[in-house]
Amino acid sequence: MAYFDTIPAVKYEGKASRTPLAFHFYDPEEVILGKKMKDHLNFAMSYWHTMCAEGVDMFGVGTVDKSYGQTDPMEQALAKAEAAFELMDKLGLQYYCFHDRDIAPEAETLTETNARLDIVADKLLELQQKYGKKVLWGTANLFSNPRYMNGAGSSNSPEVFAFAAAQVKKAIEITHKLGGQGFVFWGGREGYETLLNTNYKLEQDNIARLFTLARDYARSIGFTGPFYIEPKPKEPMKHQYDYDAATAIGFLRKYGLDKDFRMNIEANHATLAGHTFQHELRVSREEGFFGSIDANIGDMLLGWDTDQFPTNAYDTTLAMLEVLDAGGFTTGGLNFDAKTRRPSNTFEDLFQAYIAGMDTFALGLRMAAKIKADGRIEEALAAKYAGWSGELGQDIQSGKLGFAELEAYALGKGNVSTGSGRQEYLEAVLNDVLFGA
Ligand code: XUL
Ligand code: CO
Repeated sequence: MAYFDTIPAVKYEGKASRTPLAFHFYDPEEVILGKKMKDHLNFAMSYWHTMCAEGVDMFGVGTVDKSYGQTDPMEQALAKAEAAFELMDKLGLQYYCFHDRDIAPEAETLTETNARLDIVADKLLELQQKYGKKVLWGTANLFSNPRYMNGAGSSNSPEVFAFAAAQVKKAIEITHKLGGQGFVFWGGREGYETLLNTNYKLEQDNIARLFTLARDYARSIGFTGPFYIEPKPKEPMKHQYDYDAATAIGFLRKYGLDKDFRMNIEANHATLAGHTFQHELRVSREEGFFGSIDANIGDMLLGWDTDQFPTNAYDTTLAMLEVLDAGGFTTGGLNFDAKTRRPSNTFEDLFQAYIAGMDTFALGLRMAAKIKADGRIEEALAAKYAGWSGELGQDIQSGKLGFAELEAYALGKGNVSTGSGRQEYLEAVLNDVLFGA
């Protein structure tokens, strides 16, 4: 049975095309810098927004019906799985990402909930084989149920910690069974509203304990993929412990988790932290923690996580430059952690949103490759730091010169100056590459 009858399989038509339900920039098979576009981009569907979210906000009910013609929760979950693969197939998405609770509804007891998960996981495995799709990553929803209102790993209650551990254990098993390439920990409610009622140290230690137990268990059942931390500075909690990439990397190093964990960088989380998307990717890459991406964009005039489909080609260009400079994705990819606006309430809008997001990242990849071929930005960067390849620079870096020698050098010089940063020139070059010949 088809759930999206009116939507055709989406094809690449090229940049002159005016067809709405067609790719204008994303040509999956086209080779750029020695690799097919689809293998550079590893696009993934987010199960929660795409298959579950109906447009509910705090002022109103849903505007899209995602019951897939079913009323019984398990029948709905199974229909949803079929619909998910029809959507991925029509869009040519190779991967999907899910929370345990997206794929199967929670029941009264953990035993029953786990049994439900097993049923849907069997169905998903069957569909994966039929359609040739893969799991980019799985995760556990440790934030919706009221038991997690004070956090999961960071809960004040060891009973809740035990529940969280049990849930993560099962989510890892399901992810592994489905051949998932990674496992994500987004902070959920790991954070605080006020320090007046918060034992900061105990909470941090316990989050690390949950991660360590997860890592050890996963390795014991043969899951070899990376874990990812997905940093976010606020929302739902006023302060989230995984504030940004630098904070999360420091945490992982402190607790000895740096070998098994990487970053999953979300664009909207970066801007909530007061950083650019590119900044968070640069930090991850330079620190050796580049992993995966949640592809979306926020609205700079709003202070929350709007999770919009990414349609800003300037941003995706700079992001794809970082991806290329990181050597590309290995286990990671671009997961559209994005939802249509509440008034975009048809399934056609949903397909259109994916097409827009995929085309914008395809443009980003094309432009990033063009920037590399152009070479002017790289040249200017090399020229700015050229002194460090000279004798003085080399002697400082090798440790040959101490404070006394550096002082003698400075005294001998009297004064020194540095070259221009040439920011406006570089911004103009970027525009040249994006919009010029
Ligand atoms: C929340 C968010 C999550 C994670 C997975 O802001 O981004 O959906 O991606 O838990
Ligand atoms: Co996300």
